[in-house]
Amino acid sequence: MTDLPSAIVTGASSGFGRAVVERLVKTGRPVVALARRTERLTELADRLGHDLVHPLTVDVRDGDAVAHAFGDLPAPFSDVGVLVNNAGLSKGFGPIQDAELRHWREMVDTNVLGLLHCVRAALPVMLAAGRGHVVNIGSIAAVYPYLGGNVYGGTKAFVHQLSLNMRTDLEGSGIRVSCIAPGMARTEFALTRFDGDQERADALYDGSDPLTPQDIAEAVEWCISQPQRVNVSLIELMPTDQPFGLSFR
Ligand code: NDP
Ligand code: 8X3
Repeated sequence: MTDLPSAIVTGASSGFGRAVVERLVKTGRPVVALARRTERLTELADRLGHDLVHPLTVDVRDGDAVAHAFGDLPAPFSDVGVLVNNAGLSKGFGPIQDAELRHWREMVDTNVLGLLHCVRAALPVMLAAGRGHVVNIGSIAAVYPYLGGNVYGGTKAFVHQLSLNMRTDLEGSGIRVSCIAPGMARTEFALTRFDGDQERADALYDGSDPLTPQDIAEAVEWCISQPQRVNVSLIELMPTDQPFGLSFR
């Protein structure tokens, strides 16, 4: 057991978030694993050890629930040094003129407001300690437009710009801010985007070699393990065979 401050990882029940939890725990860091699906989080804590993994069932869209949960963490998880804002989703794949309002609401509520709720709840502990690190998971969709990426790309562009603005506001606080922008990775992301249509989700990756959740976890760990003088502002990583924009050749 080390005396490393804890990390809160949102979206820990699947994909990138789960891989980040697994990776950070290996370094001896206590990790709060946050998502909505309790049984997945319990499985993670059972597997990795409840001394290092604290499962936290919270919907990031509920600002009061986030504030309450972050303010009520037991030791050693209450000494929050790292926040990995990873919970997020994309819904729908049509052009903007055909999009559904409920999909826009879900993406904005989760990717934008949900992330802000977590930032707001985590900063006081970091400010009091005079150190901390917020790692926001953005996307190449924030930078390179593709057909059907419209509002999802917009929410991720918000994450990228917020990361820059946070760093500016937090200058002198000892808190570092990083943004990681992955390209296409095989997780449950496509399944969620296509409303549970597994065949359609699988077809997206046909004949390609997408990023893995472990690739992203490695980038997160690299960011937070740099010396305090180093602020990694942005990492963009894409599959070798993914052109700018979504489609594989
Ligand atoms: P997954 O669908 O595998 O994981 C998404 C995670 O977010 C799940 O753990 C889910 O948990 C959680 N989540 C969703 N909504 C909420 C909510 N309201 N409250 C709490 N947790 C929530 O996808 P990825 O791992 O791929 O996605 C992680 C992040 O990476 C997202 O922000 C995504 O936009 C981004 N990204 C993904 C890429 C990809 O190609 N896969 C590429 C670039 C960026 P639960 O349902 O249990 O709440
Ligand atoms: C998701 C990346 O390329 O699937 O953020 O839109 S992509």
